[in-house]
Amino acid sequence: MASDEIIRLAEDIRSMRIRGAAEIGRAAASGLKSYALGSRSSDAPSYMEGFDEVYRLLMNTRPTAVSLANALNYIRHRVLGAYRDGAPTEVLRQTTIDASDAFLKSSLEAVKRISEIGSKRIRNGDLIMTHCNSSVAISTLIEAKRQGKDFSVIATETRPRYQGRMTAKALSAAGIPVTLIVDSAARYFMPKVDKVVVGSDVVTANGAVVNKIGTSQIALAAKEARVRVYVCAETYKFSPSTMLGELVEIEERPPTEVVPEGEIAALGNVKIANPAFDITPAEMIDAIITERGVIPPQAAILILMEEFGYRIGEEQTGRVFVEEEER
Ligand code: RUB
Repeated sequence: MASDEIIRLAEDIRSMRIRGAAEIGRAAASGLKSYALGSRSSDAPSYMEGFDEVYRLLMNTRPTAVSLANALNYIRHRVLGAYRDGAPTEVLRQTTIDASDAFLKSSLEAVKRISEIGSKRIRNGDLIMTHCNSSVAISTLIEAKRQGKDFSVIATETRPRYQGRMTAKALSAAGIPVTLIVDSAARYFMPKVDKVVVGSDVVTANGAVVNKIGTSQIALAAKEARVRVYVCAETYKFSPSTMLGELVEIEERPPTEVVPEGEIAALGNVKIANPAFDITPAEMIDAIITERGVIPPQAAILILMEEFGYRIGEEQTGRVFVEEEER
């Protein structure tokens, strides 16, 4: 059974108290670790039963960010391997803890490496536009500032949850001049912008990037104005299931995020749609900055093949494959 602590963690992800793809992935990994630390199971099958319950609880918190599935599957793949080899509960517990720690460590290292690589793309005098609140994009900009580069940023407010305010605050606190704009002003400012730098929730096999709703409009405006678009994405944001043609589910969030509960009725018979993410095709992205280096978006498939070991007929580690797998 999932502990109160794990149920709270799942609720924090669902309600976006914990948010942003990287943070969601790390939170999911820490959830499985917390299961391992708290589990009282004395036999391996009951440990695995509880493990899978927590795995499913966390997996179903938010549908889009593949970092969540990749973090959970990274750990489950190792624990399941040990279980199949006949490992006793104590070994399963330790495998869970070690895999979770390894994911957390490599995730933080990836952010650091992307910041080092990405900061090289920022030049003195640049005006950078960013959207939403990507910890990896922010960390890249802060690293450039730390190197003494003199540039400024336009942050979109990012309706309906206003994550752009957090971005503006963080960049400003790091001494970077920031202007906060409404989302619909992105094209108006684009001709003055030198680069767009955003994060990613998912990179698909064909090099498309799924990120906060509005990202594709910004990329379109950037393409029109011949402004380069860089996406900062750790390799655990790459989606293995898209290699086999799976589509990325776009999360639809509650209408009350757009119009407050008490004001909806006054609108009359109006339907409110609130998709949280959109898809920017590879053609609108100049480069994806990963911890493995800078790649053209069309090379996403190579990263996926290397990271997830895709070979025809072999076991997969992506969300769909693991869910279908028999224990
Ligand atoms: C956050 C969002 C971010 C990516 C990347 O959406 O779209 O740009 O998740 O963030 P939400 P990071 O607020 O709905 O979670 O670089 O921190 O992983």
